[in-house]
Amino acid sequence: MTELDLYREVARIRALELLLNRYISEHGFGGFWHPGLGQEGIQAGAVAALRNDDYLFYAHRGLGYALAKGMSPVTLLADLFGKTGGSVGGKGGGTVHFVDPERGVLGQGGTVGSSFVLGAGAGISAQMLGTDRVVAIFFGDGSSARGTWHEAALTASVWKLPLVWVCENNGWAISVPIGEQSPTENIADRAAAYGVPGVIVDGQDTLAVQAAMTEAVARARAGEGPTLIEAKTLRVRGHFEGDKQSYREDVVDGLDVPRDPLKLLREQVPAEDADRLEVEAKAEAEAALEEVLAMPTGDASVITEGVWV
Ligand SMILES: Cc1ncc(C[n+]2csc(CCOP(=O)(O)OP(=O)(O)O)c2C)c(N)n1
Ligand SMILES: [Mg+2]
Repeated sequence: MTELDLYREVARIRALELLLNRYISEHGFGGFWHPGLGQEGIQAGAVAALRNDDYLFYAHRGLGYALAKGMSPVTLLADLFGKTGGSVGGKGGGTVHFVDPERGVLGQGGTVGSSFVLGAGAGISAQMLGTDRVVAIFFGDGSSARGTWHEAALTASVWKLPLVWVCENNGWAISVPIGEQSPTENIADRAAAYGVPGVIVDGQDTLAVQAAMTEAVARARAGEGPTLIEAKTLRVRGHFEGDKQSYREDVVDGLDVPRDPLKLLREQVPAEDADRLEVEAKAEAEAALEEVLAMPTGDASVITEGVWV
């Protein structure tokens, strides 16, 4: 993807982030919105290296992953607000429930880290069916503590499953800092135990993320097995919007993003193009929200549809 295309994606995700921030501060929100402000470059950069038919297991921090994979902002916002136009027909609100099999978006469990095993399963299916599809699995530093990571990593590395794990290391798992949840400084250090590459990348640098992901995807597609990419970033906002963060001393004031991925990428594109793309992104987000707010809320009767136990 060119710098300009990437800029468009980061700007689109940022526009949704800012719009939701404003909407929630004015109207409140009946669920948990986990803002991804400042982490858009990882989401756009990594997804840019995927094909449309590659699988995506996203994480809970924002809508950027699925937006970059081609889902419409209308669908995503409708899912977020529990509206009928969402991909799951209004079945609950919040960021963790949307799917789009046509674009390989396979969802995420409400329990963080469940995507490790689901993602490995998708990798096994790609391998058994003889496709060259790759599976991208996003997760946070805190989620890497789940046992599911270790069992999936062991199997995936032995069986050379076509996976790329993308860790957004923002230094926090709700109120627990990374130093209290990981014995090693880098999550990527764990890759060595499974005999796979562990790559550390600057998560504010969208182009660097895209480059690392491109290499990892090529490796997976060639049958050489998984890669663990750790993108170093920071959590700009609270765990959820409204989190007072009394546990934290490095609280970022307002919406300023330190080492802003959008600004860093802007240096790579002509200013007039960047301005135009930002205007378009803002208009797209605002039109989507307006459309979604006018939709009916999903009826409680849908709750048992599409559920298998
Ligand atoms: C199995 C499980 N345990 C706990 C939770 C509650 N929980 C939701 S998000 C989160 C923190 C995750 O931290 P991290 O993976 O670093 O992601 P971040 O929120 O920083 O993006 C926790 C503990 C959960 N959803 N599932
Ligand atoms: Mg985290």
